[in-house]
Amino acid sequence: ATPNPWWANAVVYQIYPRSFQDSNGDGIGDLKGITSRLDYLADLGVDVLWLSPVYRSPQDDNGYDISDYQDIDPLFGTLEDMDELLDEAHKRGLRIVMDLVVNHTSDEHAWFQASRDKDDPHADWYWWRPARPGHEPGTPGAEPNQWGSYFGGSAWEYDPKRGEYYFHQFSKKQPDLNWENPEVRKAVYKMMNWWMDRGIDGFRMDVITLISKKVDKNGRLPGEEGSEIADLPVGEEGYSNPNPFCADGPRQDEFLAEMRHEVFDGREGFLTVGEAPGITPARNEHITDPENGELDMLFLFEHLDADCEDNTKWKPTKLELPKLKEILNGQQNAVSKAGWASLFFDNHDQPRIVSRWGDDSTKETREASAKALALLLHMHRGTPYIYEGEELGMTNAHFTELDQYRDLESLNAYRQRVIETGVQDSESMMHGIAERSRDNARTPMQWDGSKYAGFTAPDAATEPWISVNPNHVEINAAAQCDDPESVHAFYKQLIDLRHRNPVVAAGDFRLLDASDRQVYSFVRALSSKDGQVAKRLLVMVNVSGEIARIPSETAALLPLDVDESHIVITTHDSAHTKLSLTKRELAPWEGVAIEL
Ligand code: TEU
Ligand code: CA
Repeated sequence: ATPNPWWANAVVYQIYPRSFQDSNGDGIGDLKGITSRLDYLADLGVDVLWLSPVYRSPQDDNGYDISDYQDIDPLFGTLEDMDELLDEAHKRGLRIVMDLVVNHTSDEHAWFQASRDKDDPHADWYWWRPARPGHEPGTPGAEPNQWGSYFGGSAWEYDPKRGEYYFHQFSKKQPDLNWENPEVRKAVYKMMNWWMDRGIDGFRMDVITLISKKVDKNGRLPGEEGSEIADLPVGEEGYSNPNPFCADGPRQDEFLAEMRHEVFDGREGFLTVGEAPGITPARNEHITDPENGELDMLFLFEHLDADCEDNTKWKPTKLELPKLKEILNGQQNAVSKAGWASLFFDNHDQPRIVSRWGDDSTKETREASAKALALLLHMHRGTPYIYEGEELGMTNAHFTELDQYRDLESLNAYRQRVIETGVQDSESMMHGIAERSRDNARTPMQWDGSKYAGFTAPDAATEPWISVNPNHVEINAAAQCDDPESVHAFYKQLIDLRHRNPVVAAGDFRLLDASDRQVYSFVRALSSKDGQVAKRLLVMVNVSGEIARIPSETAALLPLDVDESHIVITTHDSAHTKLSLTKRELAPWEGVAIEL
């Protein structure tokens, strides 16, 4: 296989520009704000910044609905501001990866507006289907099929100008592009090259594994009249889920290999990471094996889809630790010979992990569980992703009123599930939204304890677009940057460890005591050239709020008397951990890696 690429021991930091730093007092984060925080990011030690979209957009889905790929939305600044950010980042050794959203465009994109005319060359750039009165999507016997949108309602929207329906997996302002059309693919690659030539360092690719749709040999969609593929049965809200037909479709590998060839061949020092709903660990291995020339890595979601009832995001349940071990172990094993893994718990779509799987109820348990979960994630094999504020132990919003939320996914879901169909009652839905709304990750970054947490000036003309979490007075960067015991300091240690310890970056992974319900433990081993095991790390994390016995398989590997010199990193102080290990136990939320 190819020698270890530069990103094999890199750490990526995700910025949600809208919530990161406002520089002009309009209550919305912007590019100049990011540039003003580059020293903080360089000091943290991360290698790559991934920016969520800042292109021109109606902001229906906070920028994931793009109306001009080659311009910056005035909300965030200008192309010159982008060039300045790139320049200032590169001066600090930071690379910048942009968010590529090409499964769909905004309905306000020129391509879609042109496509509304059947005689225009763009007519076949989207998924259009004729309408027959009385067969509207969402009604029994609907045409072309009963698909529902991720954001509620039908996935088919009627356009009066063209007199047909167009397909949108997400909001009706996000029509899916037709990747079967080579003109679409050519236009996408042209735009990608324009950005790479401008000096960006790669892309995070939004739902890139949904671009190939499963059609029959005559191009007919499932459930469509005459199609060889039947539609799936409708779910509780009266629609079927398009995911089985759009995730990892028949031409997935062909499109990704073509993109690699058309955009990245001949370039170096770049990173491509695909957001991959519906992808299994085995398919991850294929897509990320460099021999297949597709993507460097993917985001898999099995672990973040597991803690809910009957696959419904709005019915959160507690994730049992053995289940998490089984999923992450499967992902690690799949890429033990070839291919690569991304490591993430947080992003702009997910609730914050310290509230989800940790305990944010007190300062002590919040800090301890944030560190324990960080150690657990960062000591796996792969490339870790830190989401803005995760390094501070920022928590969920804990909103109590519907009007505090901004995210169309949550608001549409409430309207559809409580008001329109009644499949969930208001109280349980408000609980589900409080636990799982994407807005939990989108409250402003907490820089200091001032009125708006330093996200925008205390005397700003406009309130932030979404409420600042009141707990910013105690959870903020200013309070942590000089505190060696802080969550922030612990993330710096983890990042530094990945940079300088080859076992962390490249060692293989072996899970221990898979059935233990409190302790997550594994071994990372690096063999020397001649196959001798050179160095081993034993990682043990008590992912619970109670004292835990160290389980037998793990305990068997412990030296009789653990010396502090064995301890590579610990969430507590070394003396405490030495005592814990000697007693073959771990304190609540205690995590440690020792050298064997
Ligand atoms: O997310 C796609 C996606 O799968 C998420 O919508 C996820 O399924 C859901 O939020 C979790 O319940 C990407 C972007 O990350 C997201 O912000 C966009 O809304 C979406 O695509 C459409 O572009
Ligand atoms: Ca601003």
